[in-house]
Amino acid sequence: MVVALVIAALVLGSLLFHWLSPWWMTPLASNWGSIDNALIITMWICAVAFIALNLFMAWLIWRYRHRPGNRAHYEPENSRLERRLTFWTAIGIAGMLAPGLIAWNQYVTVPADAAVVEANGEQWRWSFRLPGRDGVLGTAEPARITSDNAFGLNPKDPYGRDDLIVDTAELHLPVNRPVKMVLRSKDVLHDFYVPEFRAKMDLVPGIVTYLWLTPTQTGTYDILCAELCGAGHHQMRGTVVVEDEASYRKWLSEQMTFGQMAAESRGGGGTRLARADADPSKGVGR
Ligand SMILES: [Cu+2]
Repeated sequence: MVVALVIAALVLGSLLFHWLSPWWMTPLASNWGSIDNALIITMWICAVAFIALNLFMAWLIWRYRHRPGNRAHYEPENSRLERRLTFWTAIGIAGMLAPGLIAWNQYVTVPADAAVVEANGEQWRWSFRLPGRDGVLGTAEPARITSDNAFGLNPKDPYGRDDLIVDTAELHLPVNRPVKMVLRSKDVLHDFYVPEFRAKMDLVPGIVTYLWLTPTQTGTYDILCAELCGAGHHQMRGTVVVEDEASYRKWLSEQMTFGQMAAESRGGGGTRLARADADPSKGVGR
């Protein structure tokens, strides 16, 4: 009897926690409504199963509690009941998997017109690289990483000369334009996550991973690392500013190219030239 009450209280407590909780999803700011739908459908199916099964169990415990003189039946098999259980379980599992598979198919299919932005993760900060006017990221490899070349770019690769290096944790993106984020890690596993975008993906040392999204709301959002990556994991934060085209172009024009940085570190006076070279109306601004 006590157990039945405890189970019923567990159901009630779970529902109250759900309704009274302040921890709801942040407002959606990208095209990934399909991910929200998959989550919400999964939550509803699990909620119905959780409530129905637990209340049923509490009722059984109360209804068939021990009373003097009662005797239990022995019924090892009931194929009709098992068929029904199998059928409804299959419906429930398929209902949870199908929306996720549809969302995943969209998630791994990057639109052909997506701009490319690279995010670099390291213990414990973010930095970014954009392809510059040619629209192509130059090749890079960890062995080339130095204090002057934080991304490990190949200085001989012409595609890399005009790459824009954003060595702060603030990235800007234009609203309503698809972007493919390619992800690299310098050290351990990290995970690029902007809760409002819903999209997230691990950064794996040695390989380049990716995700894509279309930001749909202007605003400033937190970039989080969603992979426990060491003692400073909690402070591995960045900012993404989603803004209109004009503000985005202005921000682009303020970024330094890899060629310009290399010239500066050689003590050359190429700053003005290289800045003019970073014409924001080309490349990433496509
Ligand atoms: Cu991290």
